[in-house]
Parts: sequence; C-alpha cells; structure tokens
Amino acid sequence: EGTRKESRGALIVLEGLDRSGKSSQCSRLVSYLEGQGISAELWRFPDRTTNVGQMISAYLSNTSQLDDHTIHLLFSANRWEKRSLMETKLKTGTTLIVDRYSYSGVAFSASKGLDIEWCKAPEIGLLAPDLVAYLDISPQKAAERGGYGDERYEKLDFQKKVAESYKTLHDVSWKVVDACQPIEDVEKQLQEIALDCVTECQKGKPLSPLLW
Ligand code: 2DT
Ligand code: MG
Repeated sequence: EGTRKESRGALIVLEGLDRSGKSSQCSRLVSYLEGQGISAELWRFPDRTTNVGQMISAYLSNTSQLDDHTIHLLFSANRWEKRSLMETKLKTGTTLIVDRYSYSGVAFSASKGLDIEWCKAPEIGLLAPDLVAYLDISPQKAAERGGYGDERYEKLDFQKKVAESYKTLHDVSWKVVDACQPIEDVEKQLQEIALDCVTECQKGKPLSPLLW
C-alpha cells in the first residue's frame, strides 16, 4: 500500500481477585505511560455507563435478579458494544489499560458452575489482549485487606472459587505479579512489562482476535 502506518497502541489487561489492587495499579500505570509520552487511557469492565452496563450494575448491587446465563451474556455484550471503539483507539495509537476483561467474565461465571467452554464462546472474536497481567493474591489475604463492599461476589467463599477458576485460565503468556508486595514494587513491575508490551506493538505486532 506504500503509506507508512502509525504505530498502534497496546491492549493491556489487568486481572485478579477483588482487593488485589487492580484499580489503583491501572490508574498508576496510565499516569506512568503518559509521563513517558505514550498516549494511554484507563478502561474498565463492566463499563457501567451504557444501558447494558446499568443492567449489570443493578444485578451486582442486588437490585435485580438475573439467571446466571443471562448475566454472563450481558457482561459479554458489554465488551462487544465497546469493541469497535477499542479497535479505533488502538489503531490510532492509544494504549488501553483495562481493569478486567473476558477472563473475569469466564472466571466469575464458571465459579457459579456454568460450563467453562460455554462461558468462553461469546468472548470469541473480541480483541485479544497484548498482555494479561494477573495480580496474584490469595483470597484469604485479599479479604484481610478489608473493604469488600456489599456487591454480589464480594464474599470470601465465592472469591476462593474465582481464584480456582482463574488458575484454569492462566496460560504461559500471562505475567503473574505478586500482589502482596509493597504497592510501589507491584507498580514498578507493571511499568516494566507494560513498556515492553507497548514497544512490541509499536514495532508492528498485529492486533488479533481472542480465540482462547
Ligand atoms: P468491579 O468490582 O471490578 O466493578 O467488577 N465480573 C466482571 C463478572 O462477573 N463478569 C465480567 O465479565 C466482568 C468484567 C467481577 C464487578 C464484578 O463483576 C464481576 C466483579
Ligand atoms: Mg468490585
């Protein structure tokens, strides 16, 4: 085609149990990347601002009840409705730091007993992350940090199941970061792996669909 393409942004996902530190690390990482002159945005799923997101939010706060399959598909739909904007942002050079993605979708629903392959299916064709960083903490330690809210799933027994489900999803490409370290150490490690990932994407690593 002859024209030089601008380098694309990286799709970087942080996963982990509740209270693993994802949200604060996501914000810190965005600030860091911006400080390095890299265009970056903080995204999160569920995105509660959309119509679908409001249904999810009502479910999580126990103001609505939904069948397990139904809520699973709503979480997935909430990613699908953001897919094209996500692709546009990445292609125009913005790196996205995403607080939870398809792995939360599968890990949480599978923890209720839904078939894991059924859980994965609606995620196929979303954009594959360039990096999944897993903030590793035991459910017990996470619970000791306090601050579980009143939302559905914020219970130690359920978080133990989620931890097991996440284990079955791990693959060799995931970067596992010990989330029990001091916050600055976690931050430093995430900066290094994120910067490597951004560089790889700038060099032309193609964007690909999520296949599992
Ligand atoms: P936050 O506390 O991070 O807002 O998440 N969840 C999340 C799912 O069950 N499926 C999904 O696809 C996603 C993205 C994890 C709210 C809760 O929603 C769960 C915790
Ligand atoms: Mg929460």
